[in-house]
Amino acid sequence: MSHTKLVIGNKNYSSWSMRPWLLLKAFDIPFEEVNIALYQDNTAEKLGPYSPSLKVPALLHNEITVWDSLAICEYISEQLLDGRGWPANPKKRASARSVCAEMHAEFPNLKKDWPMNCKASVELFVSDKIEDEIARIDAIWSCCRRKYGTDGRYLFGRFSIADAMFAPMAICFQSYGAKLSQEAQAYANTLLAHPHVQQWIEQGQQEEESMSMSNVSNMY
Ligand SMILES: N[C@@H](CCC(=O)N[C@@H](CS)C(=O)NCC(=O)O)C(=O)O
Repeated sequence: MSHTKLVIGNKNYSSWSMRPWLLLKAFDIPFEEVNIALYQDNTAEKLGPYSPSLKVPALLHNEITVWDSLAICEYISEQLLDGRGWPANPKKRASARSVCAEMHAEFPNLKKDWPMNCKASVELFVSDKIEDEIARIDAIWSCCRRKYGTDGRYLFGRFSIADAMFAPMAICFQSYGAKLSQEAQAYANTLLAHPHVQQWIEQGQQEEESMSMSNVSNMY
């Protein structure tokens, strides 16, 4: 019988952990969750047996280890979802892969200055660089919804890896008061209303650890 173990960090802060966790939950895939508090004296020792990068998330599936959020989402789709993590249509799938890669690789200022914190509710300063990055995410959300999402409520219609990759941004935007277009805000509201996004936020808000901004910026 197959065994799936997902190693994650603090739910309040670890946006990279949230992405594959949400994908597994959204598709109702049973898994064991291993929670490791980050930036503690023994964190590296605890992560060592699971994660070659000493970062979270890491996925252990039978004898196979996969690390790094996007690689894990790809693996989950391929091995546990018969490819259903991505849109079936090749054109949609190409765009879904592109926006996921962009989320993974880009937005350095949002990652540094607007890190996920499920407990936060405060208007943050919007620098020009942050404004540009928010505008790009707004454009991705609005464009995907309009062009590819008309047969459902998510970026490409039904829930996909793309929604899991962007869900933490919806939390950040809500926490820090980002001003979005109507279309992008409607999509952010859909993500925030997802039962497993709600579950993640609630569990994150119950955690007691609190981190310094420099650590939190590293975690995004
Ligand atoms: N590119 C990696 C980033 C993983 C990452 O930075 N994880 C953070 C937590 S969200 C972490 O483990 N930080 C611990 C550290 O840097 O020591 C991914 O997509 O999974």
